[in-house]
Amino acid sequence: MREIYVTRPSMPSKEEYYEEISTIWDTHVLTNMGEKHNKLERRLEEYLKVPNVSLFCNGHMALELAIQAMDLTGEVITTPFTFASTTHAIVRNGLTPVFCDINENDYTIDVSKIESCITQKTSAIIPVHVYGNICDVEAIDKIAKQYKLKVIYDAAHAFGVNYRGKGIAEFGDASIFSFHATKVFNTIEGGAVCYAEPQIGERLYQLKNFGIQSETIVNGIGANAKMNEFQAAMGLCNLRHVDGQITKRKKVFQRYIENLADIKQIKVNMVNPYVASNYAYFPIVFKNGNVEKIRDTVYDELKLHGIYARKYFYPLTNTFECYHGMFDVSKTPVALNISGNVLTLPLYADLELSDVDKISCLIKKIVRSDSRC
Ligand code: T4K
Repeated sequence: MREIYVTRPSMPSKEEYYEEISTIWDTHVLTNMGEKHNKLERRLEEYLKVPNVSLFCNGHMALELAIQAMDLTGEVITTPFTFASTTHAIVRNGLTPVFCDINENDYTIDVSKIESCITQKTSAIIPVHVYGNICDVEAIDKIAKQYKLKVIYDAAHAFGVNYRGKGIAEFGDASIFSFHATKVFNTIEGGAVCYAEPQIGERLYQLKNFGIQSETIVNGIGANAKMNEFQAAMGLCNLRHVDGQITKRKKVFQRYIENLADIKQIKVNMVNPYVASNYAYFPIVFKNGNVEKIRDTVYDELKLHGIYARKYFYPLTNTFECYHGMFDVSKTPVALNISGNVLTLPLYADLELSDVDKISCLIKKIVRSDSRC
């Protein structure tokens, strides 16, 4: 049986990658902010329309060290409807996450509930752009200014997304991207911080390189989170093709919409008309509200046909075993409901439309309990 996974990494041709890495054999520079690393930073600044990009070995370290670079303290407002990384990055910095609920339309932070989460100890908001859907950046900006809070967007899912003609990372004090193999744009593993203030760049540079300032001065307690030259080379190649990959993703996304939008038991992910999406993920939410039954039946049934959908994001991060007893999940009821009913369907540039039809047909059969497609 041919297997279909939730995603399949975009890759350049072997020849293109070999050509890109061949100069590494001339220079023997493998890592530590080499030529390809620096070139990719400049190319990404252009592509993302931001003044500054700092590359990292992965998206998680980008977030963890962005938080550190901003010297945040006390409490940070965020959402539990995200990958483990967002919450872990806050906690691993010795900060307390305060979970705000999400909205039912696009699963991003519910801005009407942010102010009720603010206390004397709040230093920042870390909202998450999920699936390629973006947060209400204007409302967040207004609240942050009013309460003098920093904003770091977890934009792991939002590479290349534009909002009203602006790059999504132009909003907030910083945004982090993931360039993991499973993302719209990949550097095998990798990530980046886009930031507004130049002094944050100096801090980030040091923090990802052991806190070293010069050969004899180490004035920060840094980590090692550098992107190496082979990763950067993959990024340089993939960046040449990313627009074409997004166009192909859009076709898959639209085919799912055509196939599934009129199924009354399912809510599909619609794109905000002011957003140029990257079509990163295709989540569907089962509407019966009867907890996890239909979602799990569909997940299991697809698996029997070799189709591996994923329950992104289930469980919620505020219910993880490692946080047992620390958070009150009843404070995020919308996130709890969506998490129990969401299924992320396979979506990648080279997914055949006939496969989209097959997946859609199987889902329809299950939710309608009959053989029609
Ligand atoms: N913030 C958010 C909101 C995030 O979603 C993430 C990462 C981060 C921060 C942190 O960024 P990174 O530190 O990862 O850069 C995956 C990814 O590992 C993770 O990057 C991603 N979010 C998360 C949503 O998904 P898994 O454990 O579900 O991935 P995995 O290995 O099961 O892969 C999914 C499918 O993709 C596989 O079934 C097959 C296919 N695949 C995967 C890989 C790795 C391939 O075909 N080739 C591959 O090389 O976490």
